[in-house]
Amino acid sequence: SWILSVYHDSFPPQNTSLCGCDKCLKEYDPWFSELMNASPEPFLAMKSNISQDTFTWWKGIQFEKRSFSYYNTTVERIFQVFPPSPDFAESSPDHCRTCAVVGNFGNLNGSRYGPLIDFHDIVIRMNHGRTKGFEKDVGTKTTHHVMYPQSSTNLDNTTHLVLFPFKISDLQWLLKSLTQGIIIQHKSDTYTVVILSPAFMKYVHFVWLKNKGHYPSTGFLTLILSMHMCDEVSVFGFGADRAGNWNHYYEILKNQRLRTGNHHGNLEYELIQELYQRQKISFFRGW
Ligand SMILES: *[C@@H]1O[C@H](CO)[C@@H](O)[C@H](O)[C@H]1NC(C)=O
Ligand SMILES: *[C@@H]1O[C@H](CO)[C@@H](O)[C@H](O)[C@H]1NC(C)=O
Ligand SMILES: *[C@@H]1O[C@H](CO)[C@@H](O)[C@H](O)[C@H]1NC(C)=O
Ligand SMILES: *[C@@H]1O[C@H](CO)[C@@H](O)[C@H](O)[C@H]1NC(C)=O
Ligand SMILES: CC(=O)N[C@H]1CO[C@H](CO)[C@@H](O)[C@@H]1O
Repeated sequence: SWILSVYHDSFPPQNTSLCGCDKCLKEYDPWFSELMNASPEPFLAMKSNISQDTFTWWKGIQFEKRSFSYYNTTVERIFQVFPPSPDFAESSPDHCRTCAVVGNFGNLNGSRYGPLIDFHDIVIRMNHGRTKGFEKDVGTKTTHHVMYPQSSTNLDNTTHLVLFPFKISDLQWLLKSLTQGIIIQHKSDTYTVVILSPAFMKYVHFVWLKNKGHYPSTGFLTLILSMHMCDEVSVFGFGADRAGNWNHYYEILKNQRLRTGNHHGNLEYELIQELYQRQKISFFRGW
């Protein structure tokens, strides 16, 4: 500690550091800071409520027919079953929160990124992304798994479920799964569930994608979300493989043209490249 205090005396802290990493995501950049500052709270919490505007937009993404008050009641019931989302650690000069966002694309096949991915504090996977049998390329750690009912997989008790609800029945599915212990074996671990707010989806759609496409893809939403959770973000498994195919690393897709569906894949990819060029994220191509 003597050495430490001498060190501090000779090099007084600059106090400009926003986080403990070499480079912090929140460092000012006019384009980026404007986009980030427009964000609402990413996760639903007991008291966070969405506006009529947000509900109306959200209702349109998967043609929800039921009313705002039905939505309200469902959300209330969820928070009767499990406690509100835990707050994520704020950025502070004392620590460096690192995120790996792991997409499912074929460019991970043969990448040997496993150890590099596992080295991050937070490892976010999505949908059918799996590690068993692919450890060398994708790693073994999953702290957060993003899913919606149609893409759900069983999680172990060290993984947070991050539900992306695209309609009211997705929220009802969560209620049912939690009470029946389907997706998470240990009922007492219900605090490990967080729900993306419709307000965050709308923010990504309007602020980042300028209202293009039907609604943002799960991958893009996850990437923007990770920038709210971490000081440093590394992106893996986004984009085509070496041959220009859009397979998953764990399966060859029969219909390659289905790849972006309702989403504006090109615009999302351009924004990811822009984030990379501005050194806001690290982007690992896989070759
Ligand atoms: C240094 O940062 C801390 C918190 O980050 C702040 O409370 C304090 O006022 C800052 N000190 C100076 C001299 O700017
Ligand atoms: C739903 O809840 C929000 C927030 O509590 C409230 O502002 C809104 O009026 C409610 N809407 C309906 C139709 O119950
Ligand atoms: C998590 O699951 C493992 C194996 O299934 C079990 O041994 C361990 O006790 C569980 N941990 C908690 C906190 O429930
Ligand atoms: C992964 O790469 C190997 C070797 O190139 C190849 O044989 C296999 O088909 C690939 N898997 C997928 C799902 O593309
Ligand atoms: C956290 C939050 O968004 N609270 C809002 C809930 O709704 C009321 C009225 O609709 C607003 O006044 C709050 O700001």
